Amino acid sequence: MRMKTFRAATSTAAFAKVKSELGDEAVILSNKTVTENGCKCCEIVAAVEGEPARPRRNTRDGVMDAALQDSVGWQREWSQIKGQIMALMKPQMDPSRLSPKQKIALEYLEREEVDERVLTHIYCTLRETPDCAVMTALDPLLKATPFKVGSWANKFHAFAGPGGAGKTSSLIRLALRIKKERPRTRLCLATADGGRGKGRLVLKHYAELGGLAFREIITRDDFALLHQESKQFDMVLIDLPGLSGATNLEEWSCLYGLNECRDLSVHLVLNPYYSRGQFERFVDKYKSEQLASVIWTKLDEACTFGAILNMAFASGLPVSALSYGPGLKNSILPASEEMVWRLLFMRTLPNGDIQP
Ligand SMILES: Nc1nc2c(ncn2[C@@H]2O[C@H](COP(=O)(O)OP(=O)(O)O)[C@@H](O)[C@H]2O)c(=O)[nH]1
Ligand SMILES: [Mg+2]
Repeated sequence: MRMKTFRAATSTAAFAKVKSELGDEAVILSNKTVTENGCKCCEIVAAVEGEPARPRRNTRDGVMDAALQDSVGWQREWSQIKGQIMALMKPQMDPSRLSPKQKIALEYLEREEVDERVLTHIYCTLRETPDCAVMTALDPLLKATPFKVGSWANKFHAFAGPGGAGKTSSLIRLALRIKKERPRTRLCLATADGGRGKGRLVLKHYAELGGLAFREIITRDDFALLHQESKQFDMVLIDLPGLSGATNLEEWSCLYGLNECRDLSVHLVLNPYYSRGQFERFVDKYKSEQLASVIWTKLDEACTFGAILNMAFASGLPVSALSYGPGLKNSILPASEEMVWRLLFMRTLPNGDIQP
């Protein structure tokens, strides 16, 4: 048996080291938070029987075996097939069967890059009921649950999403908003985003400035501790790291014990201008039973907003907040359905500015 100790700034980084050096078969003997040079970090002791089995990627057959085991290719192919089925269906959408108002609404949505799946669904609803008001067909497709005290039963709120999407900024802005509107709310800001990253410092800074509690989550022990002491808080907002490579949210949550928390909602932070392939990847990467809403950021940098409706249709998740500027002040609002429809039909940002 080979045994080895690994240290890294976070559990994710330490587990990545274990995986790359000892392979998937490694057994974890211990996993705790330790202090190294005055900084907290994660220490894992892992062991493996004999030599770790590594995929043979250095021969032609090895590469082929590895490629065939990889399911990503199949997923991609399936999404292409779905796209082709939709392309075949589109000519069947006969606009002359719609009223002029219904037709204009569909044209607007198409201009905003609402995808064929959603357009076909709307078309079918409108065709089935000829006098159907456009909003009657659209209403069921989009729900908003505003990110504010009272809207959410859960105490813990984790902000997930790709790096740079706006997780840390949204968390701070929403926390400051809540603090301003309801000064007595006992808020705690927690970071699980890297032991030494910039986001962590920014969060700490604003927590201190706003007189809010601040905690760091480096291993599952830290989260367990935060959970134990959470009685003293009304709301705990957790900044998650952008997950790189093959790591997905479910794996990450298991690693830190967040998956066991019944009192936790995850909010996915996204920008409307990611590509379609990227959205499909994110839906897969961030799927989780705890996923509760989508926060849309960088609306001020987008030129179409169809992605908001596409995502609502594909995931069934409500929109909880809309962010429309780089600054920390006056740049985010808890979402309402009306705000989203204004974006889609009038390109009006939540603050009233019109996007060109
Ligand atoms: N223009 C614009 N910039 C934003 C918005 N939200 C965040 N940003 C900027 O995007 C960058 C990345 O944000 P950050 O919160 O650090 O992303 P994270 O990596 O997901 O935590 C920062 O420079 C933010 O100021 C927004 O709504 N509009
Ligand atoms: Mg961040």
